[in-house]
Amino acid sequence: MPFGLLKYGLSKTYPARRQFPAPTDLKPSYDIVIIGGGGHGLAAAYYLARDWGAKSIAVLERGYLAGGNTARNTTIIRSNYLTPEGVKFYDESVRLYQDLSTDFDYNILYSERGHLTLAHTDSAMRTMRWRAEVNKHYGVRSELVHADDVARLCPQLDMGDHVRYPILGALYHEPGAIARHDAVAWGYGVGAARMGVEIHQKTEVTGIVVEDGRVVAVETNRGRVACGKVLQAVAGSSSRVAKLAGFKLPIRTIPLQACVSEPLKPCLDPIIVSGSLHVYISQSARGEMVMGGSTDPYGLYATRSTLDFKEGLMAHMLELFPFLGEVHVLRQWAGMADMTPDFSPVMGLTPVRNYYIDAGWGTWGFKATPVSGKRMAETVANDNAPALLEPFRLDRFRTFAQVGEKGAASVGH
Ligand code: FAD
Ligand code: PYC
Repeated sequence: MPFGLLKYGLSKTYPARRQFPAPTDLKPSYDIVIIGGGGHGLAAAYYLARDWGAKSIAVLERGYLAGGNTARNTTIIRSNYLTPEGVKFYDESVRLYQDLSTDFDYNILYSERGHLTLAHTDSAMRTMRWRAEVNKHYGVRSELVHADDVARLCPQLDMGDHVRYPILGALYHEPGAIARHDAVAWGYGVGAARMGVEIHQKTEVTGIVVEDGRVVAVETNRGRVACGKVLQAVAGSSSRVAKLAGFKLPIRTIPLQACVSEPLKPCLDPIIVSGSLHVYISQSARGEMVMGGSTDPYGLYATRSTLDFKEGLMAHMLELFPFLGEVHVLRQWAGMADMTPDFSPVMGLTPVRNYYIDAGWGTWGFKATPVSGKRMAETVANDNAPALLEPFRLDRFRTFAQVGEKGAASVGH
């Protein structure tokens, strides 16, 4: 055994550098409390401290850091959405992602792969052309490609016409990427902690104290904490936490499942999505095939995963990639997706003064972590949402101004 390793292992003062400061007591009050220590809450804390000079911030996380949907997602990053509002918003996020490792000096293993959304019917080809044209109009690199290009970009696909849904073409989005999900959250968390943000794990918010229409404190399992402002970033628990603050969200919570295979040598470069077959796949830096499908068809606040999901997913996956028939599935899991009626997020002010919301991230919020963090920080700091977030305001459902992204949110729902 190398001497250095032996010395390291036997050392009483363990030489590993602590990523986060040791846990402390909760203070009786903070200027800003962020509920939820997932990627979004941590990113908002980071930008509040870095860009807006906020000094007194606590992130309260009921479980462990980034153990919610941030830990459970399949890390697809892209901006090939359908609406102008969606394209502009996700494009800003992709640009932030491209520099993120350098920005907070933490390698997030960002890997640009290209993203192919397969079209198996003439009407799907029309939709892909539509998305490509909107994307190009806003400077996003997407184009409609035909079957021979798809075969060239992904030789592993079964391009035969003997299958139920032959591949006619695809929306090709060159900047489509994947990254290491926990590194994204840890990068933001470590960066925020270095700037003095307190991160409290195992700290559940159980009540929100509102006086004269304004939030003044949160109740937690560790006592009451007074605060000037609160940002709610709790993904699959959005409706439940908003209810504590006394308002309703147009959100239903349903499971989304995924799984990974045993690691294989690198053999699949692009990310492949088929809405018609309800499947998607990419290969991680570790070599695992990361696979998922559409949401489960029932409301549930639980993260159980099912044999039914795996069977259905694999039946369709094998139509695209027969070679996967030899590959073992290693793990499967589920997350809780908070779905809005228009498949777009909810960001900005709420009916409670100084209480801000970042929710409705359904099956699409990992890619938005940098932009939502940056722009929600701006919203909290200025008590006003910037123009980029304006289309996603909560009251759009009252004024019939929805941002319909159903066709582009991820696989079919
Ligand atoms: P989370 O990471 O869930 O963080 C919220 C935190 O709030 C949790 O840690 C939770 O414990 C905490 N919390 C809840 N209630 C309380 C409380 N009362 N007090 C204190 N803390 C509380 N998106 C993509 O863009 N690309 C993908 O490929 C993709 N794949 C996905 C695959 C699956 C299987 C799933 C489930 C989701 C996927 N998503 C994807 C969506 C993405 O994971 C989420 O939108 C995103 O992670 C949301 O981040 P968040 O920080 O808001 O939520
Ligand atoms: O948003 O691209 C996406 C996605 C893929 C799978 C789940 N979400």
